[in-house]
Amino acid sequence: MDSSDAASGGPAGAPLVVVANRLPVRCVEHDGEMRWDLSPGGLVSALTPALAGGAGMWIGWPGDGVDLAVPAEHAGIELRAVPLDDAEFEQFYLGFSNATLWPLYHDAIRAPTFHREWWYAYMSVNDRYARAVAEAAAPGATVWVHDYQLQLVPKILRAMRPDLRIGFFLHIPFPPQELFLQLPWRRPIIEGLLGADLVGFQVQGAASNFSRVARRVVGASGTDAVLDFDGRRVRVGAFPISVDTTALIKRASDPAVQGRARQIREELGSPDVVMLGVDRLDYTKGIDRRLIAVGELFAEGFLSTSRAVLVQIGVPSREEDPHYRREREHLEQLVGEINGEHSSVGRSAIHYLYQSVEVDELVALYLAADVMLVTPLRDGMNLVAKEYVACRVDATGALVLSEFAGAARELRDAAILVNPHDLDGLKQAIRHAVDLDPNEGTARMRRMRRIVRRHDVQAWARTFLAALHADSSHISTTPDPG
Ligand code: GDG
Repeated sequence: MDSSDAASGGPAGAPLVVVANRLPVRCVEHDGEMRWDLSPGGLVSALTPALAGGAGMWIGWPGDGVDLAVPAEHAGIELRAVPLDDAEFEQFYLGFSNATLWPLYHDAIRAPTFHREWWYAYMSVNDRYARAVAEAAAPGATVWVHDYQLQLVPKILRAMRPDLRIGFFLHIPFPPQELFLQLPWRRPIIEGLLGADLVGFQVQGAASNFSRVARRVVGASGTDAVLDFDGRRVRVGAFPISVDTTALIKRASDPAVQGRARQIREELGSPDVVMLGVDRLDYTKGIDRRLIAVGELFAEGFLSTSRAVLVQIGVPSREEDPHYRREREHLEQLVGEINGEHSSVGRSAIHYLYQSVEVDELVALYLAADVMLVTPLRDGMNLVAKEYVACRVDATGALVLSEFAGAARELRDAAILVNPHDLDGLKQAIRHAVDLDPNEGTARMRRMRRIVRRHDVQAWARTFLAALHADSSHISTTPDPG
């Protein structure tokens, strides 16, 4: 296939098109030269087999400030870039996507900002993505649209290409109607999503919130699983995303990675207990709750630096947004206070890194940690929780998990569940995890490992695509234990 064919999905177009805000590649420096690499992460590895070998195309934005031209193909996946100019980056991406929808969909933990200019940019960028798909997709192709940045794409695309089968998956929560109804553009958003044949969410609660809002806002009829709207049938369901368990187990079993995990413990002063938090630095992740709880446990003497340490990775994220800058300042002040009061020379209570780490280093950290703290105030799923479980190949370790993370639906019987707003409850959960009886810990970890082995990200992608192709009279989603 030459590059002009590749750029249009081949002469006949692509039979499977994934469209997401970002392309699955990132521009990285190797020996002083910039080049494209596959982005790490479950979504990319889940979809690569289905898309590779000329069968599929991925459409998305290459990222901010990238000068290198996007190749027509990488690792067997056809790529098509949707460019954003500076004003669109501000208004569509930082504005409507991340300062209107993100906080609104996460229970309005921060007040969402409503700006008409941002909405206009959201409409025009969604239109551009939909056009790119319409040009690239083969007759009767399957299109899988991802996430909150692209909620208008299904409807626009259906109007241009009624022959396509369109699925949509939302990676973040869908809020209860009391919150969603605040959105001045609630009707076009719901109509946009209802352009799909199948609308998927992380958990059943989100699917039910959406169906309820669709009945109320646009007068769709039907149940939480099947809606009739505008003369068409739209299926709705829960498809909890997961991790690439096999790949993580392979990395976690690598002697070099295990050696690095031992080295990390030594570098931390060989404490009895290593606690770990890994998050994008985002106000939804409840990082301050866990710092406050850990700080109080140090103050009360339950934890001491000769016994325990917390490693907190905060991956830089959306640094242009003032909410994120304030969150960073807030966290760094907390870390400074706790370390100032409880550390001694050569021994810190908290090791805080405002940086991202390589995947092998991340897996070594998971292996080095006795207790994983995942305490979001609201989270669609939270892959960190599942990655920790997948990496614990010797079935040790304890997971403290917020009940407001989607992952709690599947892991609630074996994780130590917490309400992160309840600081005393959170402290009690951390104490429980630190003092967990080893036999009980192993039994819990084995139960969680069975879940992430049975339901990995490949199973998630297969289940979604099978449901998208299934007869519209029945739908088989992943069973949601709740
Ligand atoms: C959204 C939803 C949903 C983190 N630090 C490093 C690093 N990571 C990787 C983790 C994990 C991913 O980033 C974060 O995924 P999460 O699920 O925890 O959170 P969001 O970024 O908010 O993702 C979420 C997800 O979409 C998928 O549907 O679960 O609810 O909010 O994979 O490992 N990776 C590397 N270095 C780091 O320092 N290499």
